[in-house]
Amino acid sequence: MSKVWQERVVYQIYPRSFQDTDGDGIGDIPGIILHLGDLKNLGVGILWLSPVYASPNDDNGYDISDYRSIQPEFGTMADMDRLIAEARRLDILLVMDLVINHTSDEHEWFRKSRDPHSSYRDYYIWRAGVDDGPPNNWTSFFTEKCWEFDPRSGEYYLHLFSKKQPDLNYRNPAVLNEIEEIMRFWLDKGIYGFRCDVINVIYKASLEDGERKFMLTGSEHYISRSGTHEILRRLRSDVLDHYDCFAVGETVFVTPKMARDLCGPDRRELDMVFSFEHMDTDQYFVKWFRRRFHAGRFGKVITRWQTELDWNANYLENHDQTRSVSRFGSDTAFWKESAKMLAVLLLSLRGTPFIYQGQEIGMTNFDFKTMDQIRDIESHYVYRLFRRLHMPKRICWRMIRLAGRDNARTPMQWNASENAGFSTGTPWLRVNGAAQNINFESQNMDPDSILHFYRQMIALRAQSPVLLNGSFRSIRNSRRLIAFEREWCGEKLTVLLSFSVTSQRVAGAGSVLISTAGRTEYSGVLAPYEGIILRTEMKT
Ligand code: TEU
Repeated sequence: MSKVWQERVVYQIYPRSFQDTDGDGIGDIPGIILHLGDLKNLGVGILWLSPVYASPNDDNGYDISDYRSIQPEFGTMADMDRLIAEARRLDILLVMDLVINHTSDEHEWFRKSRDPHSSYRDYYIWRAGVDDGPPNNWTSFFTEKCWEFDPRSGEYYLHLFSKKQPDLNYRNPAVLNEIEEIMRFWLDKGIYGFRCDVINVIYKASLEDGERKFMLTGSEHYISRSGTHEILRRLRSDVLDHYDCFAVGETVFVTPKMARDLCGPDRRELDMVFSFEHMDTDQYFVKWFRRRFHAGRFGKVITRWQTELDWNANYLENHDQTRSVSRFGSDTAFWKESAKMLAVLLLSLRGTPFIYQGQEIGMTNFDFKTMDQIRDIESHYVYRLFRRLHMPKRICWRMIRLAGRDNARTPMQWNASENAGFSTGTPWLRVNGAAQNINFESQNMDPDSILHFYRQMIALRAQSPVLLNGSFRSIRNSRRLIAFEREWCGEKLTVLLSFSVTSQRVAGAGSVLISTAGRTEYSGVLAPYEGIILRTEMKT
């Protein structure tokens, strides 16, 4: 018997960029409530909100200063309660982003921890320096050092992300108790679970020097270590087991084996995890060094995860990744065709599909021209680092343009009016110029739009036991084609996905269940970037 979080499609909202209703140029909770009907029409069953808690916004809300209050620019707790209630009335369940590897340095706990004699000192990882330098040689996710010296107490504190995101110390039981109370606070409000931010790095097994690496020296001491599993089992038994809810972990550098362990036998830890391996196939060891996308490499990784894990959290983009149609499809000649084909891929894989805001209308990477249009802290860290390494400005800009997280954070394109209907004020991040042609309003009226196709694909998945429960078997992964089968109780679906700008002959039999080219019969030739699902009755 499948669970609600397996049957439903999840839609991720990056609140800052979704819909502004008070003209301050920043999306807000009333703006989300305004569009709940549109999300219901899309077929969304679960809504994942990126953080809306109080935050100084060093990392756009992933630096939390109070887990129990709402960032004023997003609205009030009354707005949040209304969102939860309105969503439930439409049978849409709400999931919050649980960022517990670190807090903001403006969180009360951290402010108090700066006093060496405070009981909060041990909430974080404070250490004396070594030889007038940091306690070890670790480097941060944002490429800079990951220890910050605090002159007041003469010690350093650890931050795997920005210096305004100090890591919590999970060797201290008081920290876990605080986190459990925060989870209960939100579950008691009626949310349906959590997306757990970088959850597999929260336990640091050692603070010893790490093996020197280009990125993340020291990560062997904290990625998916046994202490993390103990914490997750505690959260499961102390909190999650007592509510109708689920937990999906964002787990960096996770392998299928680690993922199986992190979900644990019978899901005694997380219910599912986001992997990154398929997102690494178009880069050389780090995302800033792009590699030409190859559907065969991409399909082989997806196949491995589909076959080595019982259930996957499937995604093609989010607030940290660039737009999938620009990255894996074509945002020029075959924009509509490839966006629809990627919808077939996402929604026909075995697992829970996660759609990121704007993906349903084929939003593309930003059309920015200079670094002063960039807002993401990660991009600015990286740009400064590579400039210090004397890389030419145009090379550094190209890296940010092709891999920067702001690509996915430009305001939602609601219509072709000024600021794409996102705000009557000045948007916090420039609206993509593509909004004139790529927007919700124009597609909502066009039965051949990407938006309509997403609605069709989501509805198809919802009523297909094969897509919901079926097994997965790969047929082919090549530069031009990803093909696989889903099978359940005597029914077999064949999924053929072209990644080619030319037509191609691909064998396939059966009745057409759906085709991005509107085909009703399959003649054995796929159109450019066509996605098609064929249905064959199996001889029982
Ligand atoms: O991201 C974790 C993370 O590692 C990201 O930095 C991601 O790997 C990288 O951006 C890919 O380019 C989570 C959140 O999703 C991200 O928005 C936060 O910045 C980060 O944690 C810190 O909370």
